[in-house]
Amino acid sequence: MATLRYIGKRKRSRPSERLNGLPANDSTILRPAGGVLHCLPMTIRRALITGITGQDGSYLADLLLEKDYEVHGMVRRSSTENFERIAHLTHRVTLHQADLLDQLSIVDLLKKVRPQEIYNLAAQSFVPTSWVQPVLTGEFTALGVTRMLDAIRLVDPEVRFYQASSSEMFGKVLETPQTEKTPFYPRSPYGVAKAYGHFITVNYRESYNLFAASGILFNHESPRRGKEFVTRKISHAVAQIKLGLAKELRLGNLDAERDWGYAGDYVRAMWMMLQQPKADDFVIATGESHSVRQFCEIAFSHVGLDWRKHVAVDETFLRPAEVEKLRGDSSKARRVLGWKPEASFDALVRMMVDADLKRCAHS
Ligand code: NAP
Ligand code: F7E
Repeated sequence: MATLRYIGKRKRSRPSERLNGLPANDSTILRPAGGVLHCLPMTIRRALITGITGQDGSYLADLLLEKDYEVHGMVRRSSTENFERIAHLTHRVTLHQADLLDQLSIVDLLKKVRPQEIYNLAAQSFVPTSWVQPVLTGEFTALGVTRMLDAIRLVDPEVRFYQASSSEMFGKVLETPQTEKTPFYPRSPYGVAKAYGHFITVNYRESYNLFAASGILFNHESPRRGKEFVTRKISHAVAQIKLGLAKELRLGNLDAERDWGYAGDYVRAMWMMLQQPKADDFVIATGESHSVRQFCEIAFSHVGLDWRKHVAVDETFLRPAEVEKLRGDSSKARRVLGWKPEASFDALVRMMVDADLKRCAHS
């Protein structure tokens, strides 16, 4: 294989001609050692995803690859690799070790990859764990955002940055439905950490003129959701019970209501936010809310079972402070981004149960 050597670049275009910090029609000229000139189009966009091994990271990587991005993922070191969600695309993405807790590792990573877009999805994302490890949750989920923003400021202030903010910031809601203007009242250390992450993103946008967007996403689920979250806990249990592998499902608050959407639809919104002329904040939600009980009803009845015969309430799953009901108003995203969700609530529940049935039957 020929070794390519960088020999020059066309004149830098004016900012108005630039796309995501890249000249719209520029090309980097590379010459194979002693060979013919090749022009590689510089319109190939390079994105870095933190949290690429998570639910959203894996769907976002799928989407960006479809759009011909060069995709890089940040993964933290662990004694065993946990690449299940990205197993189908590890040959198409480049993974780099770094950690949200380690400033230098983030700076080095940005210098090495030089992405035009960064999607900051890494976080301690399970709400109950945030009461058990509140300080660590703050380190990852709150200060991790500042570490990333400072690295951007240092390495390349033209980077477009997406912060994964959350409807958990609304907590004990002050109005319904919740919009970008609804004040926050978080109810868990996780929600508090996300509120910090949101405001530091807004602050760096205003202080340093960074392109830093905050997506306030309501719950979004999929067959790739972690099994500790209630939707996947239910779909997995339904599959197990249907196949005779389990008898009972123990849950906490059945009355809690969430505005549940499909993760595949929500990562589309993340990408759209970074293609705008200016960075902003957007609520991403379906506008419908359903209870945990309703989720159970649909999931069990999809396989011909009566949920009341299998679900037991277990107080150990109740939270010290609960978010009772969330419902988002995503009018701004629909108007400005042209985004709308495609999957209905019923279709989402059925998709998750079907996927778990298939997985459990195979294993
Ligand atoms: P997830 O499945 O729990 O994934 C979290 C990711 O963060 C994993 O890849 C995890 O890596 C990584 N991570 C955690 N700590 C890290 C650290 N110190 N350094 C580097 N990586 C670290 O979460 P998700 O559902 O995809 O959510 C993505 C983001 O959106 C999160 O920030 C979440 O808080 C936020 N959010 C989610 C929802 C939702 O409904 N899904 C709604 C609003 C906001 P490991 O594989 O090593 O654990
Ligand atoms: O709980 C109730 C529970 O853990 C949903 C994260 O992605 O979305 C997620 O946070 C509701 C709560 O998600 C069980 O009390 C009842 O009211 O699936 P969950 P979450 O806490 O809403 C937001 C937007 C994020 O940002 C987070 O990262 O369901 N519930 N029984 C239960 N929840 C769980 N986990 N387990 C139960 O047995």
